[in-house]
Amino acid sequence: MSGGLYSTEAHNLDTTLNLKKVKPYGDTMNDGKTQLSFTLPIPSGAEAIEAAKQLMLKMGFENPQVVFYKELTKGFTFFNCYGSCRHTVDYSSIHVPRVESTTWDMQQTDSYIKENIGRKLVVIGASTGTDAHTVGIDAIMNMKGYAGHFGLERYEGFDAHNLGSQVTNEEFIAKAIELEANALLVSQTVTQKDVHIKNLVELVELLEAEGLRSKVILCCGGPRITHELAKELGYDAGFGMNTYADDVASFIAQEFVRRMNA
Ligand code: B12
Repeated sequence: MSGGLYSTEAHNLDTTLNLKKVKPYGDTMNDGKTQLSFTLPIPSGAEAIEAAKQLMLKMGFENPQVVFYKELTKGFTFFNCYGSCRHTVDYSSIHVPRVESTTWDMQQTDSYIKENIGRKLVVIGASTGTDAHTVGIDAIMNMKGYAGHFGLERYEGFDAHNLGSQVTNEEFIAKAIELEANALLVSQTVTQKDVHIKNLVELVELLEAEGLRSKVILCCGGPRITHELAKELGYDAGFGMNTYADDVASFIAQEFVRRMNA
């Protein structure tokens, strides 16, 4: 096979960490060791394993290994593989846009709202569109919170309403109008076929049509959401994995006061 399935390059590693040339780490610096999994639409067997290895070589991995495979259903084989990545990235040149607010704990945010706003902020949240995942929005909103961080329902500074899942954008907006919401929190977990993009954009368009967009603080969140994506779609902030209520609560309070003083 051209390219060589078994390169010896990995055995002669420069083990110095170079932030301009970062690659995956397995057990030796710069060994590039990577685990990946994928499914090929072919029956399982020796040819399937060889196909998976050849594909990994084309992806830029050296020493491809299939460590597990299983025919999921007739004609579809799932693989778990290891390989050594030959590519590197310049970590020192990376700058990722992030939410510009200082994360406070619940007491700090509550005191800030009391002193600077003097009333509760109304927040509504939901997992919108066809999305049935509630655990993310519950983590942010529910009284008991998540991983030791209380949710917005626990805050004195917020009147928080969790509408649950599969809430249409129209229902969401109707509730925002009824409650005179100051901040809207949208959770999106399913991203297959970019359904989240379509749904998030539709909400912005409907809010604009109602003349509401500039009157509310609009945030979205979910495991595949980044602040950069959220801004691109017309949101004020986006929150991804490992977010707690503290992050979004601080942002809402600080953004509300910023707008009040603008
Ligand atoms: C539990 C679960 C379910 C449960 C949901 C139960 C419930 N009541 O929520 C059930 C079984 C119902 C389910 C169904 C489906 N699921 Co599901 N599910 C999961 C699972 C295992 C965990 C998700 C979860 O609860 N995470 C824990 C929470 C706390 O994390 P989080 O959501 O990321 O939230 C955090 C942050 O993202 C952020 N956040 C989230 N939202 C918001 C919002 C705001 C405003 C803010 C500030 C922050 C924020 O804060 C949270 C705390 O840090 C994941 C796989 C996985 N391990 O992640 C798949 C997963 C999400 N499901 C998936 C799929 C495909 C489905 C189905 C479509 C399957 C099907 N074909 O039927 C259906 C959904 C149907 C539908 N109409 O939506 C895929 C999604 C793939 C994709 N990217 O599109 C996943 C990734 C599984 C997979 N690997 O394929 N699922």
